[in-house]
Amino acid sequence: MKLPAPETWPTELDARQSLLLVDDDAASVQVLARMLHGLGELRFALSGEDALRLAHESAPDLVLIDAEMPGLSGLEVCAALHADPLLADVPVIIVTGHTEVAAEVAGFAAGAADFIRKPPVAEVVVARVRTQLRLKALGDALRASALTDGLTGLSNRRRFDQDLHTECERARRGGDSLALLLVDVDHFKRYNDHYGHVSGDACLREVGTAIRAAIRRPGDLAARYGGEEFAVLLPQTDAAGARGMAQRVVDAIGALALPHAAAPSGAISVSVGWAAARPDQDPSLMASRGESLVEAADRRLYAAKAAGRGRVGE
Ligand code: GH3
Ligand code: MG
Ligand code: MG
Ligand code: MG
Ligand code: MG
Repeated sequence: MKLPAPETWPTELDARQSLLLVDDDAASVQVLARMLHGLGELRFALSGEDALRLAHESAPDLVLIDAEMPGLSGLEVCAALHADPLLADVPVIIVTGHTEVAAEVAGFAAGAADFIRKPPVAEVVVARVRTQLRLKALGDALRASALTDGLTGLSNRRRFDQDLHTECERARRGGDSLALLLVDVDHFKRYNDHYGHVSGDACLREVGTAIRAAIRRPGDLAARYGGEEFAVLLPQTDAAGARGMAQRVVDAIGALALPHAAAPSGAISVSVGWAAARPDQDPSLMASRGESLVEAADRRLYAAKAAGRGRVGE
């Protein structure tokens, strides 16, 4: 995994980080809230059950939770958060009056990040919370960078493969259609040869930005598939929708009117292949992790190249 540049590492606490404070005793929650004022957005829960519900709703950056509560205990909530893929990265600090080693060992086994002794001491609480928030922000930045293409800022191939798999499963479960586009910049080797790689990189950035702008729905995902190739994942989209989006992308790149003196048309263009499948009609296209859908789009991309480039493949 490539590390993000150190200057982008979070050094200041992010004011938008959110903390969930949980204790069955409201006065204890208030004490913690006063100590943590200004360290982030504070939310509160008075039971383990409410804490889990709030955590699912708001995905906090840190949970401070009382070990002993009627109903779900702090440890049980911690274990439940840890078992949920969407919340497994949320650090949990257990607040406890127990000082035995066994209690601490049980907490760490449940996935706790740290402990705070009751009664809490402000300086210690703030120091431990700051540490966990900083680690959480750094982890978030690393996770985001591992899934982002450094040149264009679009999702990278790893993220695209993950999302393709997820969307195939979702489409199979829901019976929805799923579509994707493969976008390949035409005569790009000649562009590099003519203008140099630095200009080539700038051109790829502009193409990536234009593809992202051409996408209409929030669920659609644009990615750099590799080299001068991009991919767009279009959930709940049928063949007609996919073909329409493919044409939109061809037109959007044409509208950029980026000069390409070494190409027959004199401007940067893209060829686009598309594929769409419905689980009931084309089960084989959606099998496994979606590779068949990519292959189908690739065939139309090849057809677009063969038919003269700068167009949607049929
Ligand atoms: P076609 O129209 O058939 O797609 O021709 P093409 O030249 O675009 O295709 P080819 O696969 O022969 O060449 C792709 C070129 O894309 C070669 C490579 O140098 C360039 N390329 C790939 N990744 C990058 C990149 O990150 N930056 C730059 N500047 N160029 C890249
Ligand atoms: Mg309690
Ligand atoms: Mg290519
Ligand atoms: Mg090629
Ligand atoms: Mg190309």
